[in-house]
Amino acid sequence: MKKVYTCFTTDIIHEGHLNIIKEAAKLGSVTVGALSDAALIRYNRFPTISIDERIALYRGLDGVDEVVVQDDMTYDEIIKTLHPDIVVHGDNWKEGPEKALRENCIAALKEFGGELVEIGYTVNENVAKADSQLKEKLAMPEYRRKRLRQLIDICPIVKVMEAHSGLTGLITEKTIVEKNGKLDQFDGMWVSSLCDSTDRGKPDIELVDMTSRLRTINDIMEVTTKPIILDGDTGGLTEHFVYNVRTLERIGVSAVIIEDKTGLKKNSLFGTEVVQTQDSIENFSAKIAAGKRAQLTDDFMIIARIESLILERGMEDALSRAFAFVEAGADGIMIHSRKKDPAEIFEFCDRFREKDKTTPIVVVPTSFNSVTEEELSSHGVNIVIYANQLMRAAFPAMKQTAVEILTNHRALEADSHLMPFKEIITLIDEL
Ligand code: SPV
Ligand code: MG
Repeated sequence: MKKVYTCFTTDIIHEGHLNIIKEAAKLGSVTVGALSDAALIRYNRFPTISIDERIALYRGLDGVDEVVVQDDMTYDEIIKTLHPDIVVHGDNWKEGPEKALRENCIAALKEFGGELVEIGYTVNENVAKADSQLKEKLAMPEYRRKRLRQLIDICPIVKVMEAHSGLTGLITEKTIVEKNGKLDQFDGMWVSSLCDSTDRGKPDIELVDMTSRLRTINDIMEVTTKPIILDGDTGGLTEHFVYNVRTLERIGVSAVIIEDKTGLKKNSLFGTEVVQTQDSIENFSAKIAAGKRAQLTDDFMIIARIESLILERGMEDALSRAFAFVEAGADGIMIHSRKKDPAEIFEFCDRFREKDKTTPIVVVPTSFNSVTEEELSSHGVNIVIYANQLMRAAFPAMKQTAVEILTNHRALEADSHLMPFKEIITLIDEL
């Protein structure tokens, strides 16, 4: 009896999967690999059921003899361990980012022995419907909201990209890269006050009100499934903040980050160049505690952002605020800096972690942008936010195009660096 292996990355079984099992069983005894959560979220959809539930689901299928966990998305380890005679896969991985996984599988089979059998991927209405139902499920508030906490548990560092519209949401949702045979993607979205304001041609001074911010969030939610962290500025009046916590939680936002400033808020990247007032520990702690009391689920997170380093109040001030805000109920701490060198961020994280091993730390490396995710993670950072890069990429491109068309009195010269609309709309799902 030949040993046949196939890896599944799905939470639901449709006829396409049953067909793979049926064909695999014709070739020998079938072992199904359940891809681990950590590998799955880098390359496929976020799981809606646990790895144990996925194992049980696959084990219950006719024709499956054994189920194992495949830890890595590449095939080397599992092929080295199991020595299957045959690996079975759908033929839908010949193009796109998954091509690298196919190449890796073929190379591993060459090294350890065994052959690859590819089976025509089932394309029909039922399969497409099952696929879109799973996506819709992930977009539901109860699934989206808890996903940030789940990601913090699964990932060494959660990677969050700025989104300020449906389109930037789609870019964050769908961009997948392949490097050294591995696939990667962003984990979540940051609805930045700076970019949300800039996109409306307004200054970042809490002028764009919550109703407008909620419209942006809704535009993003309409077309994505990944979790959302809202930049909640100062949180406003405590009496208003509690209502906003309820609203955000209800619509499925995962976290709000509020900063310990008061009065007319200016963007942190201005630092001490403009007048900015830090809130007292007592007031800000009371705001956090009120928000936590208003919250109804265990999923939602209120994260306290500390501006002491931005306002040059020193490390001791930043640390004492961090511990006080955690004491008041904050579910995470965002520490911000506008230094180019990440040294003060590292010092903060190391000293915070000496006393607090678990509260998630969030950083925004806009100024200290040479730092890598690995370095941040090694200092105990849990979430990295790329807070404004999509907006900063789009602005010069749009401006250059406007200048070129005005200069040449036609669009020909600009066209060579414009993406055809046909390509842009491949991002947009049709129902
Ligand atoms: C934002 O993106 O609006 C932020 C982060 O608050 S920063 O601009 O760095 O202050
Ligand atoms: Mg902001």
